[in-house]
Amino acid sequence: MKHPISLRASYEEGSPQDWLNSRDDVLAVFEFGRSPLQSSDPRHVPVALQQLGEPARLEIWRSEGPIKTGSWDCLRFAQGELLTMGHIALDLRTTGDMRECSRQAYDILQSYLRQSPHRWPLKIWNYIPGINKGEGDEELYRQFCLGRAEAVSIDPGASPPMPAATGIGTPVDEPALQLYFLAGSLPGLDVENPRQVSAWRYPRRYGPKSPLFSRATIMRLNGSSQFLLSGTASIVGHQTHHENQAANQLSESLRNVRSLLDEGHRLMGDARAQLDADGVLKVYVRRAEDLDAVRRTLEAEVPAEVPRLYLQGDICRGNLLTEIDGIVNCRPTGS
Ligand code: 3EB
Repeated sequence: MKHPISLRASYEEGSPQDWLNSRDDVLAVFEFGRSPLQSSDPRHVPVALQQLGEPARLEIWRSEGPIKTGSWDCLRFAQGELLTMGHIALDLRTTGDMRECSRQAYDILQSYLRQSPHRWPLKIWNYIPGINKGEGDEELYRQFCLGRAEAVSIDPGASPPMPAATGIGTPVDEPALQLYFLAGSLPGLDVENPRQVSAWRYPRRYGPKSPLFSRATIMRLNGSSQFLLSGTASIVGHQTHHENQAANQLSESLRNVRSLLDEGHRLMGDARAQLDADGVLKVYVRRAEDLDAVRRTLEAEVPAEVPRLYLQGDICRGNLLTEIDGIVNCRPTGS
């Protein structure tokens, strides 16, 4: 028997209102190029990253219903049978500096999860205004990592389950720090990349507090497995490769993605993630002028049936030009 995929993610045309009104299994509607402060329904998540290329798409998440919506402090959520999507947007003009906003956002996230039936975060997306602004340890990305580490009291040395994550920069004049997540009733299976140093072991030179995330998590639910890929860049070991070469950075990122999928297969044994028409890939590109080179590279290396979306976003290291994340479905390998 074929088990249904527990999270169906896709890129679709249409208006957010139509998607929200027309079906009862919609967990989230992501709308790009909009401030997160302009959300209308808890399932509606505006994201302050412009889409590159045509036509305009929404990202739709569907999951087994009924879907219950609500709010917790400033967090808004949509809770299905198996999975919860939640999001937080904090206004940096009124809440405090980046470190304080990040700490508060993660405090709220954790207090929400503690009382939710879906208390395990599987993946967290962080969209950070002006991520590369500031020198040295004052850089906003590092300040964001500091606030997150202050709120999240987990000791990576004890190998706790850690969510996968994406951390991407939104425009410097965007007022809101945004975080959205997928959570379930069981922790994911963490996957690290043999080609990369784990993020929580990054050396001091990348900032006073290492980022806390796993390279990917596998969620096993209802007999099906899905791979949630963290933001994956052209980093080998802990070092940036192919500085100033967007296309080569994308190839290296794809090598990292394949290495993660292989590692996941080794861990699962009986299933393997497959880049196919049922998954989604998001490609973040720092400079719009690199879109053509990045797109050509992706088209040469990833089958055309795999849905992809290009977004203009800054990457957390000033020398990175592109990054990929995605949701990939797994198939039984029959062994
Ligand atoms: C990297 O591999 C790129 O701070 O949550 C990727 C995914 C990155 C998540 C985060 C940062 C984060 O280090 C940066």
